[in-house]
Amino acid sequence: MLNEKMKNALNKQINEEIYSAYLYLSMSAYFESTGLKGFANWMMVQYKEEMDHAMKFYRYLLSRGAEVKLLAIKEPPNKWKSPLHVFEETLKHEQYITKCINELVDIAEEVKDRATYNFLQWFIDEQVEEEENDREIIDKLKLIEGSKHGIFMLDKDLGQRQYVPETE
Ligand code: OFO
Repeated sequence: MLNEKMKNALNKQINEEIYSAYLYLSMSAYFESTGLKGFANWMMVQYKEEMDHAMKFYRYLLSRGAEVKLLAIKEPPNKWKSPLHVFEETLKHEQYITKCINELVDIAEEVKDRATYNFLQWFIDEQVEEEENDREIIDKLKLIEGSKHGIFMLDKDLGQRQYVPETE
């Protein structure tokens, strides 16, 4: 049986992951509306990956015989000042998600839930990668600041990103 505090925290994380998906979908729409289809593609892939993260928690809860309780998803913003602003907000959001995952690990340790502790290790590694990806794009955007040609080239580059479904 999954500990009650652990179960509630994992259910809350489904909500955090779906909110992440919602936020990135909104960012994808914003980029598409400004003509940056490559940036829009990158965010669309991110949206799909976040839904996979949510489903990992969803399936894990069910595999432990625990109740899945879906909570209300808050409304994400839909306007940003620039591509750099979008990615600065993305990094901030991922740092918040890293904090959420770390708190889940703390609870797993507190209630001595080894299985959940192990399950969460994938997310620990994933967060390192997510923050790194955002920082790399922020660095590039800072380098090319003000250059339309630079944005065009980066847009082409981000248009190459492909969604690879998570194997569960
Ligand atoms: Fe962006 O890693 Fe999940 O939320």
